[in-house]
Amino acid sequence: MDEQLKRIMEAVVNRQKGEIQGLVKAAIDEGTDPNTIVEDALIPAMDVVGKQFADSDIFVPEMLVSALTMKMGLEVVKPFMKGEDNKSKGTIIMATVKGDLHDIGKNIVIMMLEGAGFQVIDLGVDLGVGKLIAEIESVKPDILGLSALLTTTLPEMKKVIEGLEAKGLRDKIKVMVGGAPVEQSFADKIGADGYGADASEAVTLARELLKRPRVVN
Ligand code: B1M
Repeated sequence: MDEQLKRIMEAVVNRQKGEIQGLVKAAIDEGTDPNTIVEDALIPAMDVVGKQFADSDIFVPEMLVSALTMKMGLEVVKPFMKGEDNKSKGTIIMATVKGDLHDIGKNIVIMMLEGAGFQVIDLGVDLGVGKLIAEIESVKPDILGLSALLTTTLPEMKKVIEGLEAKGLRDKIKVMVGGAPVEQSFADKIGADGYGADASEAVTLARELLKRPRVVN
């Protein structure tokens, strides 16, 4: 692995908040592709952190500081991932489901969607069905994107889809789902329109979903 990417990865794993932004900035200044920084250093760093947590080598406070360090790195990368084209390709509401505070993956997906020209409304984390539906009724987006990282919060995705059905909104919006424990079979089972394994799949899927028919009013 490239030495600079290795240093960025280590900074996240070792919770070096004071150093991460300088390291990421230096890599960008030297011409490293921002997507490479995200995909080959920042994301793999969280896998290392996840393994350390699973092995009880670190605990929630340490995991949290690594997450903050990663977010600080993402802040530096974000402006370089914006698309040149200002015309919106479609509107997407994004959120993590009720009970789920893991927002790093969602934020990366948002960065990539924005870079691809979508207008994204980020509702943040821990969104219950009621609040999501109220926002959908008010904004009327093309797509709803739901993210979940915990096996315990996955059922919330199904509840949102059931909530849309109950309100007669299901035909008016496409629903895409993602997050580490989500799989295509789960997406099919709960009646989602699609599943993205990572941020670039999410962009491809969003483009494809916009081409599918939906009831507009
Ligand atoms: Co948590 N956590 N965590 N955690 N955490 C996991 C998920 C866990 C796997 C760790 C482990 O045990 N190895 C485990 C879940 C086990 C399970 O459910 N089976 C776990 C646990 C148990 C917990 C707590 C319960 C711990 C506790 O309190 N005892 C607790 C729960 C809090 C809650 O949500 N209610 C908790 C807390 C936290 C922190 C707050 C400390 C922190 C989150 C900080 C934050 O996000 N702001 C945290 C972290 C950092 C992790 C790990 C280490 C890293 C997650 C991450 O950011 N990954 C994680 C272990 C791991 O994943 N290796 C772990 C990097 C990120 C880029 O990947 O989110 O998968 P990901 O996103 C990808 C794709 O999934 C996809 O694209 C992204 C980019 O490629 N994607 C989508 C995501 N959303 C998408 C949506 C789409 C399409 C694609 O369309 C809409």
